[in-house]
Amino acid sequence: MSAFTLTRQLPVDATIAALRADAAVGLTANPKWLPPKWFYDARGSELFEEITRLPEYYPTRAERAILDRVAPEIAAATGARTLVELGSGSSEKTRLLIGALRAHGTLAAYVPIDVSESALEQAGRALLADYPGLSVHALVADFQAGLNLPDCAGPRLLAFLGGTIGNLLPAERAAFLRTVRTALGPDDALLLGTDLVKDERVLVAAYDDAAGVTAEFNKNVLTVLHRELGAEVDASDFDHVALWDREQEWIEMRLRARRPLTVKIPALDLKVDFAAGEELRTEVSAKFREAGVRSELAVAGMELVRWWTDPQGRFALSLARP
Ligand code: AVJ
Repeated sequence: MSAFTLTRQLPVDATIAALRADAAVGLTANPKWLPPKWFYDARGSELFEEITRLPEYYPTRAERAILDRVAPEIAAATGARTLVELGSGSSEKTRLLIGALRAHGTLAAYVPIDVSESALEQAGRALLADYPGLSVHALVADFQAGLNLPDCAGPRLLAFLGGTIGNLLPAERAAFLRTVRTALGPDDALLLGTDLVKDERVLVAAYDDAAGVTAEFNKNVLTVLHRELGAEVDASDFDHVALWDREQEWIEMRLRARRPLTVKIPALDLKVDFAAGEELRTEVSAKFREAGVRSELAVAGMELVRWWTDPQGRFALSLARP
């Protein structure tokens, strides 16, 4: 009855080709930048899991508190037979949704989508063991490139949790929401997690923790550049920077060169010069307000039908429909 399948929609070597392309563009740009997806090799994913347990990093706990409270309501409102999850990672919070949809009696299949095959394997098999009768169809895919859902039973609930949508720049976000809209049928719904605008000190502390785990996570992208592209770079030559951009309402993480440096990247036949104090942007993590989420959804052809926050108003879950 229960089954596990894993389908690769990404060629095995696509990842490294994409890293090369991103590094070639971002490291020769002014200012320098890299997309945050390159944090997440095995070590980076482990560090992120550690971040979610830090006292300063509230989003994971806040989102879990909301899901804890409203998962049954989400199940009743959607009656989903298939749960699709984008950027599923360890699928840990998803269990609250799966449990509620199973209790509601509708859920037949779970479709986790992630770029990490190992995370999908692990999470998928664990879920299979815990929810007998559930079909798990894992997809290795980069959903920014488009959404190819297997033909699974509707109504479908597409979940994008954790506030990861904040990693997309405004234009990328608009394109992504259009892609989501296109993938949804009339009875389907989107469940979206967004971190909210709040006191600057709380935000900055969440991205610059006292134990230095986020600093290590940030510097891990240098390890990835070294391993995958041969970059001759020493993490100790850089400082971790987290700052709040109050105009854009996003957190930026950067790596700041402590001295003048030249980083050789043999795989790209490139030498990247850093002036002392020069910064490389490694992540944007946008924070949201209800009105902004509502209007971005509307522009993409979706309607915000439910908005839930944790008691302290730090994080929100949105339920949207075509
Ligand atoms: C996984 C993208 C939601 O932006 O808060 C955590 C990643 N970066 N600490 C976030 C992250 C630094 C996280 N997301």
